[in-house]
Amino acid sequence: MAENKFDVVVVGAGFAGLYLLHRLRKMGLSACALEAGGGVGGTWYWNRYPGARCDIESMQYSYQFSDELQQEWEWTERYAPQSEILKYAEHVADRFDLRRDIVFNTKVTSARYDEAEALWVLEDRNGGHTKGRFCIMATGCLSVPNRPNFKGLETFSGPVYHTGSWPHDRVDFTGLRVGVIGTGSSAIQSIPVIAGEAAHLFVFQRTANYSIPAHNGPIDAERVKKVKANYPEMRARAKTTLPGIDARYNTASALEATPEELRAEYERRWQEGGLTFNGAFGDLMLSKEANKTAADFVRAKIREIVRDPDVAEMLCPTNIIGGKRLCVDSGYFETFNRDTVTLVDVRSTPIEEITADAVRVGGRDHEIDALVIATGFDAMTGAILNVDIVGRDGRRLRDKWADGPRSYLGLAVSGYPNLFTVTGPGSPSVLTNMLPTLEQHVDWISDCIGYMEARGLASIEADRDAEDDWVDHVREISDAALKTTTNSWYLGSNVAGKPRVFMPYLGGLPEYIRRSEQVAADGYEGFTLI
Ligand code: N01
Repeated sequence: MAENKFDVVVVGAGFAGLYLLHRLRKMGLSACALEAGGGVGGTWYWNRYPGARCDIESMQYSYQFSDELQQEWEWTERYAPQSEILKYAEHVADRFDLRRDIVFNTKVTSARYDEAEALWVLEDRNGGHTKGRFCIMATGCLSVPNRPNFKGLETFSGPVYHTGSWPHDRVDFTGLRVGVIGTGSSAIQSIPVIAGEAAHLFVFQRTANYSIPAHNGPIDAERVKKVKANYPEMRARAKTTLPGIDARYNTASALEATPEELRAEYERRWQEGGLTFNGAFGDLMLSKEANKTAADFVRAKIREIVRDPDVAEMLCPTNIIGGKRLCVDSGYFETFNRDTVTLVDVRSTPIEEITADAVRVGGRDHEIDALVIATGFDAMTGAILNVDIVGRDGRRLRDKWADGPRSYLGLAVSGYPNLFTVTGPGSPSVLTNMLPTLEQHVDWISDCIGYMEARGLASIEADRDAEDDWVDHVREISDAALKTTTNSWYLGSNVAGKPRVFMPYLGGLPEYIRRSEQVAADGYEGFTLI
């Protein structure tokens, strides 16, 4: 690394960055990853909040590029906790000897394309410069915490934590009065755990959310044996489903089912637990009426679980189910039966101010000793635009994306030669099982670089027309979708001033794989290679 010049510079050493290093090294290329954190794992390095775990089953949320790896690794729970997923990332880094190509504690601040030299020059916060023929942004979709500007936050005298940037040392809430702002996945996972420790917990809810029980527990040894004996078949099946998860998706219409059939199917899925609840019927995300049958079922469950009818009503979501990402919980709704938990509505009266010792809502002070901010992320574009990316003719990506992201396949951007984004906006990414999805992107990008190396090509750039067509295609699908009728981080509506554009590709994983692989098979159609 002495001369800081590589064939490829990767930004990020999460799951995408790790696999990229492995692939590129196997191709005989020199590569280095610049990582802001002090260790590998990306999302799982930063999100250490109490209760953090994956909402996709362990046997599927894992790499498939190495059969030895998937055979030898032993998951202990149906849904792996954050600590185990982080250990897995660390194991992968060690097993494939990747750490020697990673520079930790190195936050990239800018990436400029030097046209004369045909090189990307990356500058980092430590004042370092790293050059590469290719630059790959493996910066993750949910890696920049969204920190709303709460009036008076700086005057709060106790500790303030953001779920997306949690301290490494255990935080002990025993005996404290704690406030949690937000009721998304991170809050819904952490609230039951924090409530178990705190003297009192105030939950500040702006939008009630749908959550399905995880029914987490020790992993079923028989299932592990079965999956491991047939891993390739399971991975192949997963790739044929819209979200890339091997599960049973019912194609029948909810509108044609009898009330008994609806109830039986929802109950079966509620008891099974997890995200595939929304696979109960084929038209839940196509028809509002069909969607309402599932939403009504979950609302009835909330009313059954939560004893205080007023609190139960406050917890019942009114928007469609699956508009925001569905949450998966362990005892979330039950937590509101504790005398020590208070739900505070901040929809009708938003948080006015945070004082030295309280969160003030509607003139009333809710006194707390510690505050947890669970307000999510500047998703999909946040981490890419945090780096000041300057392409050909000095054009800043921040300017190009001022009205929303524009990308060809979520992989490359016109005007930015030899720059790739893993699971970028315009790809299915966050709507799918991220591990296999990012592997598909890493394979696509690595194969593309291999194609160029074999032919002595120096530069690849997405064509403007191809990019425009892809952006139009992504938008047409989104415009017709029920999912885009709900405010969510998919739309950027959670971040003040962010353009309102549905960012991921809603066409499903199989169609995306088909299209992106066809582009490659046609000699990278829609790209100019020189
Ligand atoms: O963030 P969110 P998250 N005043 O944006 C509220 C993944 N993930 O970190 O809905 C008051 O979903 C906001 O309210 P509203 C998963 O993909 C996965 O929880 O905007 N409240 C909302 O309730 C997930 O979807 C796992 O009205 C404010 C909350 O904060 C994604 O990460 C675990 C507010 C933010 O919810 C993001 O989840 C955790 C304000 N000013 C996360 N601003 C797994 O299980 C925002 N809110 C793998």
